[in-house]
Amino acid sequence: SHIMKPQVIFVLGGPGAGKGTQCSKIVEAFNYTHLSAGDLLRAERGREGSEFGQLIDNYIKEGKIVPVEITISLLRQTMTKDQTKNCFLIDGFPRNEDNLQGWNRHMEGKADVKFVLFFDCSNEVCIDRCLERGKSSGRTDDNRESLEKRIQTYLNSTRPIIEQYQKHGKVYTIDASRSVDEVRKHLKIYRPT
Ligand code: UP5
Ligand code: MG
Repeated sequence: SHIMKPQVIFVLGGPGAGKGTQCSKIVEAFNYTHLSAGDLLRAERGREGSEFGQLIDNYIKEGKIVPVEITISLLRQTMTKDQTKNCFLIDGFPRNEDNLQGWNRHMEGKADVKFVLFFDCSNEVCIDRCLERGKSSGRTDDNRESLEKRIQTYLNSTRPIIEQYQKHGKVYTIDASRSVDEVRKHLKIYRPT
């Protein structure tokens, strides 16, 4: 019999671009499993007995990218938990060269990356959305100081990763500055075949 490798879409874009919001909607409409690398790291930070809690806490506040071995182990644990799940939206990863190399080391040949879904949004809109959310989110990085660092990390480290995929014609760009509903409507064209 023929077992298909896990199919993966990487979802990238600036902080607050709407990756998480839209991934939840794609999951509702299609048979995808949403894995937010940031959510997995925040859960690990809060897990009693985690040896990485303090490190993750510091990295998130500073808007820095956690060493890939930690992130990849959380992603892999979740991806292999339910063998009936075969299509994954991996949200907020890979964010830099270390992430990409770690993914290739562990996953090359074991999963197919179909394309990158890129949520394109100005820094101003990104910052405004996160500051607005910060009024109630409790996220330690939804403040102006952390946001400036998150934006810098995004521009310096994550954009080059998106550009690498762009060179191979593997990026679908979405104008993420529009309303939630407008963005969702345009995402319908990405129905998996
Ligand atoms: N909102 C959403 N869409 C909107 C729209 N179209 N119009 C108006 N408002 C909209 O949305 C953000 C806010 O905007 C919400 O209030 C929403 O209602 C509103 P959300 O969908 O949460 O956006 P998202 O792009 O998911 O923003 P998020 O803050 O999650 O993005 P980040 O990429 O910055 O955060 P993430 O959780 O991925 O990572 C956080 C940190 O973890 C990183 O900075 C890093 O330190 C660490 N990290 C790693 O080290 N490695 C990883 O692999 C991943 C994370
Ligand atoms: Mg998110």
